[in-house]
Amino acid sequence: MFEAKMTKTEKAPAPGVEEVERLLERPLLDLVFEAARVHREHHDPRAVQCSQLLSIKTGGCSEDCGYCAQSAHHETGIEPEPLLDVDEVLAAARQAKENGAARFCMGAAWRKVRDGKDFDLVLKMVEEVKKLGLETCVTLGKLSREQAARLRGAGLDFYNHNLDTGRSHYQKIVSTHTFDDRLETIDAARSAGLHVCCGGIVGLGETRRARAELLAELAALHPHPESVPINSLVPVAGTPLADEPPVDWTEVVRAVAAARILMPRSHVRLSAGRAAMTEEAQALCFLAGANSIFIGDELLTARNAEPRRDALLLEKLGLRPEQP
Ligand code: SAM
Ligand code: DTB
Ligand code: SF4
Repeated sequence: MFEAKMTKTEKAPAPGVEEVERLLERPLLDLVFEAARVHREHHDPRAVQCSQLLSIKTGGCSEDCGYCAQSAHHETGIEPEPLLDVDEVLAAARQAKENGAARFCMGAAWRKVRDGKDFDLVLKMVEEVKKLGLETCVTLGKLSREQAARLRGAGLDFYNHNLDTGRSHYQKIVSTHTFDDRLETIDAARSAGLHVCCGGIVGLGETRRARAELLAELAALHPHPESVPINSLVPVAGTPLADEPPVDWTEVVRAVAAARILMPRSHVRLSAGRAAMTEEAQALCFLAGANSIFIGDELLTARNAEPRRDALLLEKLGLRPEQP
C-alpha cells in the first residue's frame, strides 16, 4: 500500500497519520498477509537478528518517563547503581556472544551524555566490545553531534533513542523533555554516521491514532531507522503507568505489521513485553515481519523471555539467528 519502491538513497514519501491509522484498522489477517509479503520481498524470512542488553548504569534518572523503573521520580525499588567497570561489561558481552547474540546493547539511565570520566569509560566499553566481533549499540539519553562523532570513532554501530509514543501523547507520559528533544538526538546520531535504533512502546494508554502518529514519525525519518523496536509496556509497580490495562495482543501484531509495511528494509524488533506474550502471538508477529529480538534473561531491569524457551520457539518456527 505505502511500500515505496526506491533505492537506498531516495527519500521515501512519508505517509500521513490518517493513512497509517487506516493501515492499523485493516482486518487483522489482511494486514498480516500484506506485511508478510513485504517482509519476504526484502528479508530472509527465516533469519532473526539477536541482540542482548546490559544496563551499564542503573536507576536514579532525572527524567520522569511514566513507564520507567529507573526514574528517580518514581518509587520502584530499583537501587541506583554507578557505571559498571569496563571488565564487568566485557564479561557480559563475551557471555552474550556465547549465547548467540550478534549485537550487544548497553543502556544507561541518563538524561543526557556528559563529557568526562564516565563518557570516556563508555567509549572504552564500545571499543572493547567491538573488538570481540559484536555489533555495538548504546542508549545514553540526549546526545550532541560531537559526542555522537566520538562514539562513532570508538566503533559504535547503533544509537538507540526511541520516540516512544505519538507526539500528541508524549507530554502525558514525560514532562522533563520533549518529543523534539528526542528528534534532535536522532539527528545528532545520524550526523555522525551512526545507525539508528528507534521505536516505541505500545500500551501507554495511547489511542490507535497516537500509535499511528508514532509510526508516521518513524517512517518520516530519512533514512528509516535501521532498527525499530516495538516494545509493549512492562508494567512497573510504583510508576504512574503501573495499573495501565494491558493492550490486546492483536494491537502488538498490528503495530509490528504496520512498521514492517512502512519501513520495509528495517529490522523490526519484538522487544520488551515479549515475556508476557504467548508463543502463538509471537509467531504471528514473526509472520508479520518482526525479525529481531532481545535474547538473554534480562532486559535492563525487567526479565526477558526465558532463553531456553526462546531457543525452542525459534526451532519450532524454523527460524535461526541472523549472522551479521
Ligand atoms: N535513558 C535513555 C533513554 O530514555 O533513551 C536510555 C534508557 S531507556 C530505559 C530506553 C527505552 O526503554 C525507552 O525509550 C523505552 O522505550 C524503553 N522502556 C523503558 N522502560 C520500559 C517499560 N517499562 N516497558 C517497555 N519499554 C520500556
Ligand atoms: C528498547 O526499545 N527496548 C530496550 C532497549 N530499547 C534499550 C529497553 C527495554 C526496557 C524494558 C524495561 C526494563 O528492563 O527496565
Ligand atoms: Fe531515564 Fe530513559 Fe528511564 Fe526516561 S526512559 S526515566 S530517560 S532511563
